[in-house]
Amino acid sequence: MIKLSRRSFTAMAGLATIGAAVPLRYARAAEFSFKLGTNVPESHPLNVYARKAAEEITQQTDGKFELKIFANNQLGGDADMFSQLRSGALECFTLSGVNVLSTLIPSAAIWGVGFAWKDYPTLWTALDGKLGAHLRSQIEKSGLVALDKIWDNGFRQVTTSVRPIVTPADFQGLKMRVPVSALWTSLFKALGASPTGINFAEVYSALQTKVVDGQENPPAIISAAKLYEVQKYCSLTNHMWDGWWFLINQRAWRAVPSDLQGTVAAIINKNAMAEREEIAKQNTSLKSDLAAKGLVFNDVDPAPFRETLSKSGFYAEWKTKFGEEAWARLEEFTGKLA
Ligand code: X2X
Repeated sequence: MIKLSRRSFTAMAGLATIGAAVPLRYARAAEFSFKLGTNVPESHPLNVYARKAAEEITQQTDGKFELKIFANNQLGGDADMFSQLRSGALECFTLSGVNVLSTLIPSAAIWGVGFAWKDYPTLWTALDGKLGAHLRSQIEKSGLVALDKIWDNGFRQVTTSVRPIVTPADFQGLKMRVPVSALWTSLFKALGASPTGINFAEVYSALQTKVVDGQENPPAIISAAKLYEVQKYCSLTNHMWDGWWFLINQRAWRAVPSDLQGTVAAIINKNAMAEREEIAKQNTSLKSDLAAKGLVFNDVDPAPFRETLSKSGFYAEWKTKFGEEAWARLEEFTGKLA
């Protein structure tokens, strides 16, 4: 520790106030400054662990590489951030495979097929293994970098302001917000609901003003976005799983020397694993928390919902859309779906 005279200490304290976000040690400008856009509120584990990653990156690269986080759709909705990522205006973006990414890479949506996954171990085996590697190679062909570890959004549950979902009949005529995506819309139409594609940034107000009756998201999002304030029931349908790819603009990434790339990617991937653990914890712990805030929970038997989907031709339709080969890659892990 350098001993400071009172005068230089005062001068430095002044500097620290001006650049309050930058720790003094790293007061010089970073050589690489990447922005990360996310679509969920600050307190969500995605942002909590992205911030931890950013701190570790600053420390381990001695301030050379800086990751600045813009959470909660500050930079626009998913479609806006995706086009910024592709143009290079935004260097990093955490994006669902099932919504806008699938407009560029149709097979990216495949992990979101309704009632496909038995449990988390099967899912992570597939996504940290062969299925994830295949999807990543598709993404990279389209000119984006996708880091190895997918961040967990979670198994999705239905919330509504009008009634709990117990059987598929409860979906009849229900106005549901879904993310802007063909697969999501098709799933909820097949279940009998009336889905509308809305960006997450507008979900709270769409529920509050009753533009829609319900939405579906994992407990961590229901909690972080305070959706319990405008919803009454939470039905544990587990109808779909979704996660976030950590995407990077290829041109920006290629400008980074490979040893620095290695350090940054390893830190981000490590924090993705920690985020998965936190989400797993919250899946259990948040239930009583949200119940205390007034949300009424019910368990759901998935069998009749799966049957409704089969009968409506949902699986057959998406098998054709994704193609035999991609479908076989999914069924290798989920078992026969159609
Ligand atoms: O838009 C949503 O519901 C969200 C936040 O879960 C996604 O990223 C798909």
